[in-house]
Formats: sequence, structure tokens, C-alpha cells
Amino acid sequence: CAHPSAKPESAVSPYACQRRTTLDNHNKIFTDALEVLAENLELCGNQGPSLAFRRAASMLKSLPAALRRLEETQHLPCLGEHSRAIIEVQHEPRPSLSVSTHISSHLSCSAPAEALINTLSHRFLFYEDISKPVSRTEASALKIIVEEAVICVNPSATVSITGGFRRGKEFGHDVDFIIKTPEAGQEDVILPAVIKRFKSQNILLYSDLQESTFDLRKLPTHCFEAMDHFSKCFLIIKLKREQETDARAGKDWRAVRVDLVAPPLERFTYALLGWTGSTLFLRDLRRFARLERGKLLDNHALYDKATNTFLPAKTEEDIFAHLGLEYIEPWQRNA
Ligand code: TTP
Ligand code: MN
Ligand code: MN
Ligand code: MN
Repeated sequence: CAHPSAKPESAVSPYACQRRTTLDNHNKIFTDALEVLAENLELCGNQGPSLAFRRAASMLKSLPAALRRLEETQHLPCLGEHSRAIIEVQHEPRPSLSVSTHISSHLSCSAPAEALINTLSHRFLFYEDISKPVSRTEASALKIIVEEAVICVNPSATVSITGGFRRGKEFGHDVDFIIKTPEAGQEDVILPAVIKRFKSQNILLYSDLQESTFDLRKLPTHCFEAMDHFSKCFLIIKLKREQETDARAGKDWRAVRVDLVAPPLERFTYALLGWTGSTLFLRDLRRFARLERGKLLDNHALYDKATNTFLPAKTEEDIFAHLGLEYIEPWQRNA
């Protein structure tokens, strides 16, 4: 029988870590609508419904082709009643009235952006700049700046790009770097030294240094931790423009958000995996580890509850193998 719907559905996993999600999104009209909605809900403090829409969008991003008929969603996971309604509305040929406002009106939006505004206020001066996406070219230029500073402080340290740019994205809201230091203890001193160097170069606009609170003896064995304890800093850096694109403003630089993390060497692989994201991919990887494999994964370690042991990993492949998962490349983690 040749009818496509009679074919046994090739099962899509409800876990993002069992799907390959590249940036080649064939269902953008649906995922955009779902993500706008998720974002609005998040700002209103409705984390639960927001996550449900994010999961739905993420699942659709992994599909090899565009949805053509609503019935095709029947065998797909992660789609609740509301997500199906969004897909249905987006399917209709009439000019899509704002689906998000339609749905949002059903959900209360109390005490909204106050916390957000507070967070942003100390960066207000650079708000216009940092709200503009960072390009891959700018990320590469920053890598040279960060690398130069890191090597100047510690010639044996190395810098790798992580976050969205490691997943192959062309644009990001910031640039994330992970620093590898081969000598124990170096991870605690490298970031303050790098910040000092940026200051002396007059390219540091803002810095928030979080010193390491990592303690090897206190690795969690009961639940994984959402936040990691590594030495890290959130920076705003002046990046020289290639060309004077904004001559009227007379400003030959733009402000860019940069995140640096420096884990201890033996924690590097777990930290790299965690910081590569995407956030939703990692969320599902941890959930899968716990629910399907009885293991706890976070940015510090992978712990097996059955044997009460920490599982070693030299590479990201090792971590996927411990979890009995096919390896998913960084550019396939855009869940
Ligand atoms: P982000 O930089 O927030 O996101 P992104 O790089 O995927 O996307 P964008 O282009 O918008 O910047 O975070 C990158 C990853 O780092 C994300 O999976 C969460 C993780 N992370 C940690 O694990 N610990 C931390 O303390 C922080 C700040 C981020
Ligand atoms: Mn394709
Ligand atoms: Mn990022
Ligand atoms: Mn970041």
C-alpha cells in the first residue's frame, strides 16, 4: 500500500536527545508561533505552559519535512491540545492574526517585566548594542581577542567556542567560550587575570565574575544541579567594527555579551556538553538520563545510581555511550 498515512509511523522520540535537530527547520511557521507564545508566557512567569510550547516547537524542528496536513501530527509526541490549536491556526490560509495574543489572552500575565527591567538596567547604556544579534564573524573576532588574553595569562590554556556558535548558528545573543587549563587550580585564577587584561586594554564595559564554588567532595548523588559551580564570568566587551558602519554615531565599536567558563580539567567534558546546549537539548538529556537510565547528569559529572559510581568521560561521545544513546553531533543539538 502506497498511501503515506498507512505506512507505519517512524517514531519520533519525545526526548530531544534522541532526535537530530539541525538548523534546517522545515516547520518554521509553526515553531515561530509556538516560540513567541513560549517567550510571552515565560515573561509572565508561566514556566510550565511555556516549557510545553518550547517542547512542541523543538519536536517540530527535528522533523525531516514540513507538516502538510494536520493529521500528520497525530503520531507525534510533545503536542498538547494548545500546541495542536496553534498548528491548526497557522495552517489556515487566512492572514494569521496574532496567534500569540489570542492564546495569551486566555492566560494571566501578572507582574510582568519588572525583574527583567532590573536585570537590564545596569546594562542600559549598551542595551541597544547587545540586543542586536552577534554574527559568526563577530564571534570569530572575539575568539581571537579572548584567546590572546588567555594565552598571555597562561600559555598552556586553550579556548573553545561553545553555546550556539558551536552548534553552527550564524547569529547569537552572546558568544560563549570555555577555557581549558591543564594545571590543577589554574581554573580559579585565569578569569580574574583575563578580566584585568581586558580592563587594561580598555575593552571591558561590564563584568560579573562568579568565583568557583565547585567542591569535588560534594558532587551530587541524589539529584543533578541546574546551575554549575564553575568559575565563570558574564562580560560586555567593546568590539571594534570592521568598517565604520555607523559613521553618524561616530562610534567605531559595538558592545557584545561574552560568557567565559573555566572548569577544572577533569570536569571539562561535562562542562563542554552543558555549555554547548541547546538548553532544551540538555534539559531532555538530563531527564532521559534520570528517567530512562537511572543516571544523574549535570555540568559536573555523570553518576550511576545503580552502582553508586561516577562514570568517567574523556569525550562527549563517552557520555552519550554511557547513556546508551547514539552520538548526536553539536550541530544536531539545536533542539
Ligand atoms: P546561552 O548562551 O544562553 O544560549 P545559546 O548560546 O544556546 O544561544 P544564544 O545564541 O542565544 O546565545 O547558553 C549556552 C548554554 O550554556 C546553555 O545550554 C546553558 C549553558 N549554561 C550553563 O550550563 N551554565 C551557566 O551558568 C550558563 C550561564 C549557561
Ligand atoms: Mn532537510
Ligand atoms: Mn550563547
Ligand atoms: Mn551564554
